[in-house]
Order: sequence, then C-alpha cells, then structure tokens
Amino acid sequence: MPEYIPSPIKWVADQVELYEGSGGVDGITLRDTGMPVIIVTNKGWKTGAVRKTPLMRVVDGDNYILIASQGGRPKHPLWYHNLKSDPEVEIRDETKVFDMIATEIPDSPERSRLWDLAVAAYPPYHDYQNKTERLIPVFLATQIS
Ligand code: F42
Repeated sequence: MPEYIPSPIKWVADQVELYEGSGGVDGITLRDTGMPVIIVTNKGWKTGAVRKTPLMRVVDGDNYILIASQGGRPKHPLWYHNLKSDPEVEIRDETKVFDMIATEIPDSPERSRLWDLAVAAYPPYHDYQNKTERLIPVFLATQIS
C-alpha cells in the first residue's frame, strides 16, 4: 500500500483528516459556508504516494465534475498533473465512496455545459476564471463499470 502524504496546506490536510476520520459526517463543507465538499484520492505521478484533495461537490447525474481552479491562481494545481497521468480516483461524497475514472473534458460545448453546472453549484468559480489567463480545467469522473 503506497504511503499517504497529507497536503502541505494545513487547513486542507485538517479537512481531509476530519472528513475521512469521521467516516464522512464531519468536515464535509467548505469552512462554514454549508457548501458540500468531496474528497478525491489518487496517486502522485512522481512519488506514487497517495494524495487526498478536497474539492467542491459538483454533480452531473451520477458523475462528479472536478474543477482545477486553485482559487484562480496562474498555474494548474498539482493534482491536475496526477489525474492526467493516472485517471483512477476514489471519490468520497460524505458516507459514500466510489471508484471512478476522471477524464479532462476539452474546450467544447460539453465543457461549457459542465462549467455552467459548476458555477451554479459554486459561484466563485466564475470569479476564479476571470482572475486567471488559463482556461480552468474541467474533469468528469465516471463510475468504473
Ligand atoms: N481546489 C480546487 O482547485 N478546486 C476546488 O473546487 C477546491 C475546493 C476545496 C474545498 C475545500 C478544501 O479544503 C480545499 C479545496 N480546494 C480546491 C483546494 C484543493 O484541495 C488543493 O489544496 C488545491 O487545489 C491545490 O492542489 P495541489 O495538488 O497543487 O496541492 C499542493 C499544495 C499539494 O498538496 N502539494 C503536495 C506537495 O507536497 O507539494 C502534493 C504534490 C503532489 O501531488 N505531488 C505529485 C506526486 O507525485 O506526489 C507530483 C506532482 C507534480 O507534478 O510535481
């Protein structure tokens, strides 16, 4: 079993610990906003270590939309590169856990549809896109059949 390396950002690592440690009943929202969060578990493409990333919960039916916004910073988050290298993820949504495949959706009408769902679920994504020159990556995670 590869080693789990927590995020170096303390509030992010703390959220993962609370969320997973409680079996998905505590730490399940973004701070005190009441907006739901999921935990994405995947492998680091350089280290092979287990990485855990909280993201906003955005759904499209049974699928999950993952937005690599990083608050509109200039560079993609590192988890973006991990998912491009190995798309197998585990998604924890409160008490439910799914094995999924996360695929980046290229710029297209489908990406626009998914992006609109994301902004409806979490309006700050709109401001993050305005803050950065990169087109914020959108992944769609679907169940492994
Ligand atoms: N971030 C988002 O981008 N979108 C969201 O919707 C979002 C919501 C959210 C909700 C709650 C919360 O607590 C955090 C939230 N975040 C959201 C922040 C998110 O959880 C991540 O912290 C953020 O996106 C930054 O991701 P990152 O992968 O760049 O994290 C860095 C700080 C990090 O953890 N780095 C580690 C490190 O040790 O430096 C891991 C690095 C890593 O993955 N290494 C790879 C490896 O092989 O192990 C190699 C990667 C490479 O290419 O070098």
